[in-house]
Amino acid sequence: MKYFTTVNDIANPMGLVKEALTIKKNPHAFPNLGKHKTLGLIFLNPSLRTRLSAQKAALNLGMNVMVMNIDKEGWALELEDGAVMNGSTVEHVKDAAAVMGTYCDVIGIRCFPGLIDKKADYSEKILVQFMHHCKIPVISLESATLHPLQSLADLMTIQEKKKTAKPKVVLSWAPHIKALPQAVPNSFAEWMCKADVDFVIAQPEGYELCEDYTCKARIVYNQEEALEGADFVYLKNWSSYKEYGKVLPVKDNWLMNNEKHKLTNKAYIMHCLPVRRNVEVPDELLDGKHSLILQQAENRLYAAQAVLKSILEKNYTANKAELVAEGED
Ligand code: AN0
Ligand code: CP
Repeated sequence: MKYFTTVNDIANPMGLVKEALTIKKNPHAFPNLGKHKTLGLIFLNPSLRTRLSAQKAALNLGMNVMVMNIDKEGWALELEDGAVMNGSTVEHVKDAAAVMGTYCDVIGIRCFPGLIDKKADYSEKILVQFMHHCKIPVISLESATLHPLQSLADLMTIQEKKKTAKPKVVLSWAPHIKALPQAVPNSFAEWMCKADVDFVIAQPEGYELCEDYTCKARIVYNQEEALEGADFVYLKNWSSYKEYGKVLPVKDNWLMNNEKHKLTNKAYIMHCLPVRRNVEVPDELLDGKHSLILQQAENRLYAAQAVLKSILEKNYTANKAELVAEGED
């Protein structure tokens, strides 16, 4: 694995889930795998879980870590090729990425969508430019369209808790006051399509996700119908893909609660966090006995560690290791 940006970068996604669950049993089994290697974490948007779990995963493997909030601490980045940079941008992404590639052995980058220009967001302009110009392995820390580290942790959690061979998993749209990306639901759908689950997406009209990610999913427009017999309910808001980036008016009440939970098969409740309590999901579910939110967040560490381990083992960073070794006496 040189890149971890989509489930399609992984030859065997269920094998990676297994590996991450093995790491969870003994996170300190490979304390020197990343010795003299540096992970650079670049953020264009806020983060709690991704930032801390990736740092800790790298430290567990003996790596050094550098973190940069590039949107606030770096020079204003230009993304257009051939731009005459006489405006507000100060440094071209091709230079910034190339320089970081010389300092790091692996780069992780978080770059949310603007939610205005669908074509620009879905072309993953920033991520693709970093991948092209830094010339080292790149891990998505949530891009404009996908959040694979979250989905890997989610699938680990489902594997740990499932009671039947093929559980019913419902991704249910949840209300929110702001327009949020489609990255988490796109990614969850993409990974569910690789898992042995009965996958249903419950959503209001107009909130259909991009079909590139939802292959096998059954789409149900009535939440209560979708919830029947569910083993896992993943609650998450997203803005419209069709009417790109819009928060569309929704007439039914899509806020999940204990009463609706009775329709399920004692379903586990999932959310990637951060969650706006009592707007997106009520306290009664988040703090209830079926909630998996902390387990999902904990699994983010082992998901990141499995991905880093796989990249380090593939030796994409061998040349840099040789340079470091040459300098040692
Ligand atoms: C982001 C999102 O919905 O994509 C990050 C989730 C991990 N959430 C918010 O912006 C609140
Ligand atoms: N779930 C998740 O990615 O959380 P952060 O945005 O806090 O990293």
